[in-house]
Amino acid sequence: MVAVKLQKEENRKAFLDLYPALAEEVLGELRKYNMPEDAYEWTKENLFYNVPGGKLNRGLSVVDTIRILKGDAVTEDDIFKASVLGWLVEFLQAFFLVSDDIMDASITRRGQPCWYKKDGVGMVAINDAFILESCIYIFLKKYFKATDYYVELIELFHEVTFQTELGQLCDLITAPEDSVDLSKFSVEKHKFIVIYKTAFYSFYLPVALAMLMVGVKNESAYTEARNILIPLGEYFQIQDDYLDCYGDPAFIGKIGTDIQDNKCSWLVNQALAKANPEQRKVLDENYGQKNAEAEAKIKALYIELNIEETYKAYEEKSFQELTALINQVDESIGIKKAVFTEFMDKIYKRTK
Ligand code: DMA
Ligand code: MG
Ligand code: MG
Ligand code: MG
Repeated sequence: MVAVKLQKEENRKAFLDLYPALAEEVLGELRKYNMPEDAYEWTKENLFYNVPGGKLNRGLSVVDTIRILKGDAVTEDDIFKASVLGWLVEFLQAFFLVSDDIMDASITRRGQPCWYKKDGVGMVAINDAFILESCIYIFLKKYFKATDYYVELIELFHEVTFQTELGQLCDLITAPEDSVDLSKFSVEKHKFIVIYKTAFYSFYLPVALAMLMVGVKNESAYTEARNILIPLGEYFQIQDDYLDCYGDPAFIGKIGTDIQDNKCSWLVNQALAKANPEQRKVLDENYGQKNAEAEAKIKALYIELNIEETYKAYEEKSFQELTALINQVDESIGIKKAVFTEFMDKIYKRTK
């Protein structure tokens, strides 16, 4: 047990150690274009402020999956390539987070001010997000152009990016700033939003990248992986919704904004299902209002409705269901149960 933990720490450190060299490669591109010094320094800060510093669950999952799929046959080159792909998932994540924080009017991220909130950055952050996305394709070309799965990698990143953007679109238009209409919310709507905005890029993408790398060609293996990873991602985003309200900002590194932002969060959907007409009135009048008093009234109502207990029960039930789903995996088609249990271990009962 201790040895496994140590090994994990070591893998994490090796992964992290690769990042400065990757950032330097991007900066090398800027040198090639003779970028003015201020733009060079700006991008350097963008790269170091926004890409590392997270939990790295997504990036490390590519490496973990390669180790599991290849077993003892794994090579140094496999680990390097999987680490690069892992960092590309982190670049994609950085691109989404920088823009998500602007759209959600968030304040902090990973224990520091959101990038757009920094003095002198503001809406330049929109273009900085685009630059972070472009880095993905610079690295794919550099390290994977010679492989026979290069086109598949590009297509996968494009497809998953599009899916995430569609999820963000639904998340945003279901939560208009100026007109609160809770009748637009539903459990089904929530499910759609979270699968698209989170599950594809956070869960399916890292595993599918590793599967492409090891040469899994069988379409049904990808379908099987998706059938488990999408519900796993749904569970993860429900945890995110829970932590937005109940997590400790000092620990999770971000201040929750879902109530004031009128978000179709899992919590409000549970409250809507349980509320009597009087409680519904409190929800209608206070949800999505941009002030702390209204937010406090919603939080008080959540206590009255035992929403935290509802969440704990969901978490337990979800774990049972996901475990059962993983146990049914047919390992003969090119995937392994351990890929999913590894992911589950990273997120079950997480507090950040
Ligand atoms: C996360 O949604 C989705 C993406 C694509 C970043 P969110 O706004 O709930 O995320 P967070 O709570 O981290 O701001
Ligand atoms: Mg957000
Ligand atoms: Mg958001
Ligand atoms: Mg959130």
